[in-house]
Amino acid sequence: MAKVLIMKLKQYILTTLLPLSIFWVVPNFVSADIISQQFVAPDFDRWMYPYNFNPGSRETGVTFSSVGSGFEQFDDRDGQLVLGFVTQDEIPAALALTQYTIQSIEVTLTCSNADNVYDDSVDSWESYDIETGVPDDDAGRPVELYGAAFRGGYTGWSFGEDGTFPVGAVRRERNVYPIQFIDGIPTDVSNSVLDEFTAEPFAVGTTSTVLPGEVMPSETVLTFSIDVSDPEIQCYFKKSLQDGLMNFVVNSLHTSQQPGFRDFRGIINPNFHFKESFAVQFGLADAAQLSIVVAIADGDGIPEDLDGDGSVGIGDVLVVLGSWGSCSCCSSDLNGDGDVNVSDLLALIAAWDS
Ligand SMILES: [Ca+2]
Ligand SMILES: [Ca+2]
Ligand SMILES: [Ca+2]
Ligand SMILES: [Ca+2]
Repeated sequence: MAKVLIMKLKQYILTTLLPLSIFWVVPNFVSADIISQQFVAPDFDRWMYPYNFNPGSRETGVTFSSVGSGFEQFDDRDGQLVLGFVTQDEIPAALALTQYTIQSIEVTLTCSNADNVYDDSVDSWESYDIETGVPDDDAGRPVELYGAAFRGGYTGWSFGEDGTFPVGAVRRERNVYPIQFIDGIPTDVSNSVLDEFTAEPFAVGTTSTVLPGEVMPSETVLTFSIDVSDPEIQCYFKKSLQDGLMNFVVNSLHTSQQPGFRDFRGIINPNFHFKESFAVQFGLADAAQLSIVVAIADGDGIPEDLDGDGSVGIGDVLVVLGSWGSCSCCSSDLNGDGDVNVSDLLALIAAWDS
């Protein structure tokens, strides 16, 4: 029965509506509020490292890698930071995903140590693996920001400042991990060198204080401007706003060394202030900050009225067919499973205005 209906709809579209395709796109003038919000400190900021015994109360966190350290049982990205900003008090949570349009997201972090070499671009995985013989083609290593995903039954809310790492966890076991989207799947990038791929962060930390290749003074502020035009990233943060909490993981693949101390090889690792830092408490430095601009559309509409003409009809079928296939946070993905397919078409038909 449904198959026949869909075939008839397709036939109608091809024979009647296609010639009128100039009228396909009905402008959808949904009124929207723009919220521009700055969060001056995270609710949760922690150092993610297997042997960190005082998770949320640490003053600073250092990022580094295990590659070539002799401790290869641990994730390549061994020392990582987790940041969580509760957004629900300033930006309404629990709305439909399609009501959020994120216009910009920026995160800043302040270095608590000096003399890290500034690199404003991603380095290839080969340049971290000494066995490849591929040199780093620009001085320094970038500091990278990713989305966060959770294991061990945790969410961003339950992990908070004191969820367990767990202590001693080895590769692919940490309860919070950095993600990029590969074929639409949120994928742990903690072992990108071992797994032989160059991870694509949501953003790389940049500064105008020094030029790439120069050393950064203490209290240098790194800014991570997130590419919200990427549909997967946009979708990730829509879901975060819906949840009321925005999580980030920050890491780097700097060769490991005791935090803040330069060793005989001249190695130093980037170290960052948390909100518990003495310098932050006394107003000498800032904790991580988040700036976000988001448009919130009215939620009075009918979810199945995809073209916004006030009713559910053939125009909405065209929107579904036009976004057929894998589609992150698409309004036409009516059952929210990440795919626009026959299930969504059936959901639309079920809401058809007779
Ligand atoms: Ca903290
Ligand atoms: Ca480099
Ligand atoms: Ca409609
Ligand atoms: Ca679907």
